[in-house]
Amino acid sequence: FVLKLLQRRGNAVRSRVLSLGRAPVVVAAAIVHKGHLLAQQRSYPEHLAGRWELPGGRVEAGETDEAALIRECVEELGARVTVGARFGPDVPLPKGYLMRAYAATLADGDAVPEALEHLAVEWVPVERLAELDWLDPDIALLPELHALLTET
Ligand code: 9L3
Ligand code: MG
Repeated sequence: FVLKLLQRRGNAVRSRVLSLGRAPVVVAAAIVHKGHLLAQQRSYPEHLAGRWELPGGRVEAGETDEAALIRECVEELGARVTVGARFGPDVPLPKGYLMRAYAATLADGDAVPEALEHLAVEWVPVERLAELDWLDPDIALLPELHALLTET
């Protein structure tokens, strides 16, 4: 038992050490369902409230990008996603963070994502993609999001 505990602590320390010197990452999910992209409207902080973004958030120490995306989507939308291919550039964020985007689908296609931490959730067709007031980092992904919605 004690050995197990030490091993677990060792793993936690190791992942912390391995993440040192690497830019901290914010992951974002482009959830596509029936040709529509899920966009959510931020409720905080005040200067971002009302603007739209892909779901996601910070990758925690020892967490994979995929696990972070699944966790964030459950927290924000109450729905589990299946994470697909990474796409687009790593977008620089304030405080040295990098935002990294992945294609995703709903693990349960009948699930109805809800705005648990946001003002609203919308399924956006490709024709309306450019109409939303996206966050600056998400604007950098618009060409790839457009491609993602038209290629399938
Ligand atoms: N951010 C920008 N676009 C996104 C996401 C998921 C996040 N699609 C930025 C907004 C915040 C920071 O990353 O400044 C951390 O995100 P969160 O943890 O507040 O969701
Ligand atoms: Mg978030």
